[in-house]
Amino acid sequence: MSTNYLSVFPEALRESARLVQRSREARLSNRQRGIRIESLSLSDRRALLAEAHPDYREGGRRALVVGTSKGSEMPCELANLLESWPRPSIMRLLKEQGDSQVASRAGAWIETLTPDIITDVLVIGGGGAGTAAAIVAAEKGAKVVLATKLRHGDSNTRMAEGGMQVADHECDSPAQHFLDIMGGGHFSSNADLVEAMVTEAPAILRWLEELGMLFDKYPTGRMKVRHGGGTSRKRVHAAGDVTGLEMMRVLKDRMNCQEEISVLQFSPAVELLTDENGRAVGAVLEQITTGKVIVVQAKAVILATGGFGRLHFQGFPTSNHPGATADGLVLAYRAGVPLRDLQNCQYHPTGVMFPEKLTGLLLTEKFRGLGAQILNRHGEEFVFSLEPRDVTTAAIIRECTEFGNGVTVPGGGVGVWLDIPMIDFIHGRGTIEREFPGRYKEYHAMGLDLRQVPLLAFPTLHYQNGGVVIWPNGGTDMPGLFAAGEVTGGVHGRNRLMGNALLEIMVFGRRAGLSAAEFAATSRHVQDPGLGHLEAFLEQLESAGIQPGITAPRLLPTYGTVQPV
Ligand code: MEZ
Repeated sequence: MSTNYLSVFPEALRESARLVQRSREARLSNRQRGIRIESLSLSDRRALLAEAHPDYREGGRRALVVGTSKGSEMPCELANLLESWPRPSIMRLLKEQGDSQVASRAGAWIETLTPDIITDVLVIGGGGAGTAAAIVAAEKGAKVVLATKLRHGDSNTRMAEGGMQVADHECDSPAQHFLDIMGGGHFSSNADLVEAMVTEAPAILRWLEELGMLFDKYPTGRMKVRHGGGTSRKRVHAAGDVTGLEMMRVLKDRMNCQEEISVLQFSPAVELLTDENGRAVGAVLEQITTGKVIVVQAKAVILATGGFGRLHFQGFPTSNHPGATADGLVLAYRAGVPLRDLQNCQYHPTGVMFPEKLTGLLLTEKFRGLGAQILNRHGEEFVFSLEPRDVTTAAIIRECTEFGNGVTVPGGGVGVWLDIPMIDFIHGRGTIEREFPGRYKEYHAMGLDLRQVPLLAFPTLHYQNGGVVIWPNGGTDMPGLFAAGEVTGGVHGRNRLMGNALLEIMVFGRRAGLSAAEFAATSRHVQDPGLGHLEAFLEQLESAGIQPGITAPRLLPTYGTVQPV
């Protein structure tokens, strides 16, 4: 690293960046001799998490006081949304279609609504899980409406960089994959869901290849596989550093060939519809551009609304797309569907800290999978870079806040170095450009040559480990309601390993699509779609003394966007 390359850094960062350069040779030599920081024991991991992980901060979380998962702990910001009142559009709808005299009382929210659209399957969410579900449901003969909050494809799927885990190489097996997930999730995952996912993974890989997805391969055609944090075998398959974008490309291409699917963009769901038997029979959508309400009646509903990063728990930045505001959790919870594992959130260890305009966006774990190390301001390695994410996150936070070994950036934030240039030293020149084409070009345009300079990182809110309780077929406790992807809980338990989100959305997106289509084909004609489920929930809110004030779903973060009407 010459002084020339370092000149892009503000003066305050340069001296520490030089220390990274100086320690590199010794670190490379250690690596060649197999000397590395050991992975922590389970008890040390537990102690570190309790000491420094944001999940354990005092005042950060609280228990729900109403609903089917009453007593479950979760971040306060999320609990407040789950225990909130419906959006004004729902009130307006009831006034128009129902009895305006009684619409404001909880006991009167049971009017039958007249549908604007009638379909077999309604998919809520246009990311990877929703699109995979729609494709399969339509293949099974269902008429499908896919409603998405922003444009089709705007989702965390598209933001996913580093890859998808599939145990398809000789030295690996689905059983090994299973064990890694169970251990990484602190043995709290639903084993049936995990088994379904790991055994179906090789078929998913083949399906995506058939759709045209371009995975990284050797000239022989053999797939390249890499380590992720907490993997006992190399099994992360990637498409450069744009794996999710590439996945979304082929899914959208496939879906565009299916005439049975209609897409409603900028049309988030703001409430589920239920019938008098408590079955899900559609949803109310609210067009984000006009505020217009659309009532969609369906024989089966698939919830695939993604995660919650844009709620910025404890003020953390996020790697998530702007629509990640926990809408699906709100809808499902009001309808009486239980939730799980929301007490532990995933903070990706290496969100960007410098350059500051990219704060919170990902520095993919694939960098560490290929050898980039995490270093403190003295250029010292203080944690094995491929610990499970929650452990690495806690170690970085402790190093910066407790030990004072972070690097302070001009805006006041603190971070640690991710020594990306190590990768070319280990694997040969050209590796960084070839393996990280997206980030290489992006940073190059800002004057930062990733082959030469380390970047500063700090944990960023990345993933919703838990969510709606589902069964292996994608069903939920509510008849007619299916769910897939980040909105669900159970696969990852209390901590997800890298590369299992893209796999999960494919496996359970497809399963939910199939199950919903079968349910729709065998179910009777839908009658009386309404909002009866709100009655019980709002009564509980009133009894708990929670007055109308906060309304949800929120739909968009409150900054940098025009709020929906
Ligand atoms: O699974 C993920 O979250 C992932 C692959 C992220 C990344 O670091 O690229």
